[in-house]
Amino acid sequence: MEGIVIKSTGSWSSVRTEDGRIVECRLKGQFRIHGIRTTNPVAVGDHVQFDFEKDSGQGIIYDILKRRNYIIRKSINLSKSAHIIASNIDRLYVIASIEQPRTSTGFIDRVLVTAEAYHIPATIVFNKIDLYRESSVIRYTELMTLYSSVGYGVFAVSAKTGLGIDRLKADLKDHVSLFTGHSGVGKSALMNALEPNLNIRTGEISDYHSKGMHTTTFAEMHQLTQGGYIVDTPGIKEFGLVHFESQEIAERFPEFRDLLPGCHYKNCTHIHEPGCAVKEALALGKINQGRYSNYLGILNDENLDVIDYD
Ligand SMILES: Nc1nc2c(ncn2[C@@H]2O[C@H](COP(=O)(O)OP(=O)(O)OP(=O)(O)O)[C@@H](O)[C@H]2O)c(=O)[nH]1
Ligand SMILES: [Mg+2]
Ligand SMILES: [Zn+2]
Repeated sequence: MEGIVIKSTGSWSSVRTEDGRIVECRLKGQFRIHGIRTTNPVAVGDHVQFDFEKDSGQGIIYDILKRRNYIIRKSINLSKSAHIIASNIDRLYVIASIEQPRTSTGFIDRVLVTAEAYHIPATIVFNKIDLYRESSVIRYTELMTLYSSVGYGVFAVSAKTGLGIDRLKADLKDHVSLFTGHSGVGKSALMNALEPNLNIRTGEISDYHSKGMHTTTFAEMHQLTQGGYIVDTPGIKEFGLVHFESQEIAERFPEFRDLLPGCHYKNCTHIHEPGCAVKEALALGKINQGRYSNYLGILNDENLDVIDYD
């Protein structure tokens, strides 16, 4: 039998078969993992092969098919271990907010750089626009202009009032999409706004820190009636990059990419070299200072810290 993992809690995975059944599966005992080492051998989105166990109706996964792509991160506390958030996705959505909680551009840019590794189209969704103060409205408008000029999709929505939800919904149709972002930005609330019968649990925002309470604890793929799937994920604090050569980072900034052949030195780091096309574009205001600062921050990620630029 073959199916797609829609939820995985470590030892158990829920697998959706082609005819729409959900089968609870375990991993076969002496399972060999190919490729990268991660904290989770099976990820949401994985295409797996399994056998039915006699009597129990449960399945035993004996193979994971090659992943077309995957979104991986490492956490700062466990910097040696990486975690695959989901695999085989078509689109990536960073759910962000200017307030309660606030998302830094350092976080956004790290997610975007990760999506670029597999050329997964990425989109930034500013949620909670119903509660923004005037200064926050100015801020998200600026950021939407910046990111759309670089080539990313941008949306401003409110899961609470429904503002902008129809446009977002049309964008999601017929794709397998991943929602990521800090705890409390409203990933699950957005899922409910897009598909009210899902009834996913949402959490409060703490009064003291204006942060979420980590309500969603496992990634889960949900089906949209209009066609398509969305993977709702647990909120994350930082997005640590995995498997990067510093030379590759600049190529993952679309607005740097075309300039790179113009640098005098072939192995230019775009930090201090003379004749650097990126620094020239920066001086002319053709590259955004904040994006450039986040580029430098990512190069420095050994002592990774989420950087913001205002
Ligand atoms: N005012 C307002 N509140 C919102 C909006 N979207 C979500 N919220 C509230 O924000 C809180 C957190 O929402 P969740 O959907 O649980 O956030 P999440 O991103 O899923 O959080 P985790 O599961 O912890 O990662 C809830 O109290 C929601 O009601 C919005 O557009 N406007
Ligand atoms: Mg949630
Ligand atoms: Zn350069």
